[in-house]
Amino acid sequence: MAGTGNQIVEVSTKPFVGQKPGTSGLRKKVAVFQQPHYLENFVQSVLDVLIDRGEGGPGKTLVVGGDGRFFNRQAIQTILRLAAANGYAKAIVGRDGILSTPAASCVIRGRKADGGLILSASHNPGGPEGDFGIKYNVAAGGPATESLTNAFHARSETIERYRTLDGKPEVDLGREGLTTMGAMAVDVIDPVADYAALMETLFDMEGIAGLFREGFTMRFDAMHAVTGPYAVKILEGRLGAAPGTVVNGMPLEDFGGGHPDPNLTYAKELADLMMSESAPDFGAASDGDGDRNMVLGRGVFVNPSDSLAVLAANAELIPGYRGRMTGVARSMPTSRAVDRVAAKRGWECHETPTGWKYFGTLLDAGRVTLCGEESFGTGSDHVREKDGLWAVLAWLNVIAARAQTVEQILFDHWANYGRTFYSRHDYEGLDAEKAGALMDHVRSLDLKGRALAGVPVVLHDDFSYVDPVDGSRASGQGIRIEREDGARLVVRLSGTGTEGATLRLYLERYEPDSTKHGQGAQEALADLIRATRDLLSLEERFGSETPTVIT
Ligand code: VG1
Ligand code: CO
Repeated sequence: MAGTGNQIVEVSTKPFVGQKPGTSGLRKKVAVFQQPHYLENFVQSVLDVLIDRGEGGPGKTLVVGGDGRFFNRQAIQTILRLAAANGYAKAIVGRDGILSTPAASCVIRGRKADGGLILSASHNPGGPEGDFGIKYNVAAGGPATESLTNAFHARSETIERYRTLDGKPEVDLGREGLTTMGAMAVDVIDPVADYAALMETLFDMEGIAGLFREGFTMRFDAMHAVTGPYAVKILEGRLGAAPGTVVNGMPLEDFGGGHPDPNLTYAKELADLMMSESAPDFGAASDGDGDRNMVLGRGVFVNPSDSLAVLAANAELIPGYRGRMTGVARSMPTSRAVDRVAAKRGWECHETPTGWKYFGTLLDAGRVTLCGEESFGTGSDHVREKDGLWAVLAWLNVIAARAQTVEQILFDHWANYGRTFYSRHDYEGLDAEKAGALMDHVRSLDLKGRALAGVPVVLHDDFSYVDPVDGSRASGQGIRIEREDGARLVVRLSGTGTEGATLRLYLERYEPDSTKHGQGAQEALADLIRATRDLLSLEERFGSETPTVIT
């Protein structure tokens, strides 16, 4: 069908309200994206901005792929028609429309494309009633910066026409190899190969394979999302993990009806297994688009903030990072466990707003080697996205090199650096107006000098950030309340939801005394949690103070 004299046509259209990307791309209900012209409008808005800047259109190469959720394949055909009609020379597409977010970043960089469109709403549920999403990544492989996404949004508000091919030609996404869409070349690639090759260059694969040969056991829960094929190929195929190590490995359009968010609530089956008698040595899970990871040892959960700190502290044991650590970065609400590692090693350490797009300049400038977020995101300068399977391989590499259990590695780390007790409490599905009013209230309080659970507050601000590389600014990024003893509360609203508002409370407290490191986080933070709920009058405002998700 493709390549048979499809004419470029201009379709007139009217703007849709609210095509404004959030923390990570434009996310809406599937039904919103299915409206005639909705996707086309947004994609054309992106392409118009890119063409104006000389980053898209004639002569350029675009990578396209997604997490396989419902509407993925249709959206890809639509995007390919628009890319062809806007003069792109070439599109590189994952077979069956599949590319995990980190793999898309890897392909953009490795094949020197000019950018990519990634179709995902990450951990948000999929299926006809679920969510869909789209984001643009630049030539360096990372998410578009805020100034770029603002430009996309502005363009979407004035759009009057889009360009596409008539006759609705389609590309056979199931067959790898070169084909065409109109005058544009289309290369359908193995979605795993480039990524798997990159992992080979970073980790001690022989060391990890040795671990499995000696009987090390693992379960990887792919949650019926995009990481399945990657994990099967690398863990079972390359490293020799027992067949069946990867469970829920088949990507499904609705993720099997689940919520592909790797945390203790949504990956409960894995968490329960790891706390049971029959636990394997190591457990891990990843999210819808493969950029998040949860890591557990037998009987222990590794908090993502600790995971970043432990990997940074052990980076010298990983071949791809040996002798080249320059600095670390973490999103503002992420615990300051990694800061302590950086201070000891003399590395740069940056606190950035929530969202991976804020790490890009630091990674590009070589000022940061590893970075992470409390929301189960860990990564490095190997791509420009967080990378779930990368984190799992990094842990396996460290376990192999140290010949210790996850529990031993964690307790050793805390003994060396102290433990930062940490927890995030989410309140989902809140009334957006009431949630906004709460934020206004917290912002307006004058807490400095007053006590929070008995200890004076020394800092109370609304976080703003100036990028040390390009000077760009971001403000209103969340309220920080810090006590004299270093304990901290952060309050912010989610920017990835599609319904109502989600309030996130981030709580942390530092504990140097190693005799107290065995405590549970909720217990260790109990005073701070109580004081926070009272301070925010959660019960009064929302009728309940019980979080929907605790991690
Ligand atoms: C959440 C996380 C944030 C992460 C973002 C995208 O954003 O808190 O750390 O970068 O999701 O992750 P928010 O605005 O809802 O708190 V992913 O894996 O959903 O692309
Ligand atoms: Co994700």
